[in-house]
Amino acid sequence: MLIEKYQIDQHNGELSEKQQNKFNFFKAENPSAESLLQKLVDFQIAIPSWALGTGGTRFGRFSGGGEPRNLEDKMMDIGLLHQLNRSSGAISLHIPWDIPEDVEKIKNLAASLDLKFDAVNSNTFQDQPNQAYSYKFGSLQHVDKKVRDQAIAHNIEVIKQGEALGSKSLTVWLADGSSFPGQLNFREAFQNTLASLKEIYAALPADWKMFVEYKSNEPNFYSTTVADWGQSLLYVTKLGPKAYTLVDLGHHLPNANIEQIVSILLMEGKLGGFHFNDSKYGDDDLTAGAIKPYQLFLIFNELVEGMDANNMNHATDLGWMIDASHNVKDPLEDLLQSVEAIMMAYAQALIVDRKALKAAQKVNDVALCQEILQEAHRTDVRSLVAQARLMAGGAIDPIGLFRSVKVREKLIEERGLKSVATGL
Ligand code: PSV
Ligand code: MN
Ligand code: MN
Repeated sequence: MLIEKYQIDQHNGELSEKQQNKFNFFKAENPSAESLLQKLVDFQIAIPSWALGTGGTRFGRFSGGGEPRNLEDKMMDIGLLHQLNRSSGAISLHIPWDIPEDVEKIKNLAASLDLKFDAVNSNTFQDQPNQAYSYKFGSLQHVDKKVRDQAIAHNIEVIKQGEALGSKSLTVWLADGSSFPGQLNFREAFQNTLASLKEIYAALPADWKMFVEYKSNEPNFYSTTVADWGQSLLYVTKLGPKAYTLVDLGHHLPNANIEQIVSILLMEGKLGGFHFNDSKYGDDDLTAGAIKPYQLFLIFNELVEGMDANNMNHATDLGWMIDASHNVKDPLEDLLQSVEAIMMAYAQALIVDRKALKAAQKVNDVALCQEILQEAHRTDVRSLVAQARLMAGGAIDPIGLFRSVKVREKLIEERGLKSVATGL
């Protein structure tokens, strides 16, 4: 391991007095603090295997060095994140970017790093070498049944790969759509997609879920066949009880009220999970909480309220995944920042005075409703999140430790400056 346990202990030893003071101060103001710690410890966020290297734009890619060369390296990186924050105990694989060659070896490595396999993702948005038919004009929606069959077979293959690893869900994101008016018959595209999804759904093991991810636009810029939550909900409702909608925070038209979408999907029992990231313009895939932390909090506010109303387990009943890309930051530092932002939004949602909010809503005291939410959002929960991390065996200051033990330098030494894995 690049970080030894004694280094974490030593780091925590140095910071513990300061941390205790801060946490004691927090506890004095928030009497429920101790009871929240376990909830935070239990909350795990899956890291996408495609986010560990430096991402690119269509204008260029500037590698920072020491990037993972293969699936094992990617898992080692996630193991490292999990060692530091104890909240990144799962990996989400993209097939065929991450085909496990030796399943037993990969499973053993995951167990040794304390990692679980979260949703597996299929990929019918790129052509692979030696593929019989092209996805240039779509995959599950395609006008040619042979193309659809190829895409269906790929998804079923991904389920098999996931089953071998112990994954329990499949995420389907489709680039399908059209770039110009007239290119596509919308109804036929929908019906073809639904029929294809039905065949994939039929191959799901009994205890699996299927997540249908929507996206307003890109790579197609006129229409997208699963463009919004309404269309996704239509598909998953028609598919059956194992199908759910997946919300990627960057996949909405500007100013969409994502927290309201989340609330309604939860109410309908059709919210499957998340791809966390942040954005200013579109599918920017920026660090979670970097641009709109209040929105992230409002989403968690709906999640906590809705999940409690439905007696759901916060940690296990939805899929929590990051889907981000890093062009100018160290991907590992960026992921630590994302996880921290998600944990903070969750912690702030946990401290909302729900009784008071309900009472204020009942008498239409709008200003008080706003005060209650902002009170929670303006609370500095960093010491609470750090205390949970400490309790779980992580580092009080993950990025500080990452830097002081020179993890990136060691990775560059081990893997070289120009190491690149398959993926985006
Ligand atoms: C598409 O923009 C997306 O959000 C989907 O989740 C893909 O699987 C992922 O990004 C990687 O391309
Ligand atoms: Mn996504
Ligand atoms: Mn995306």
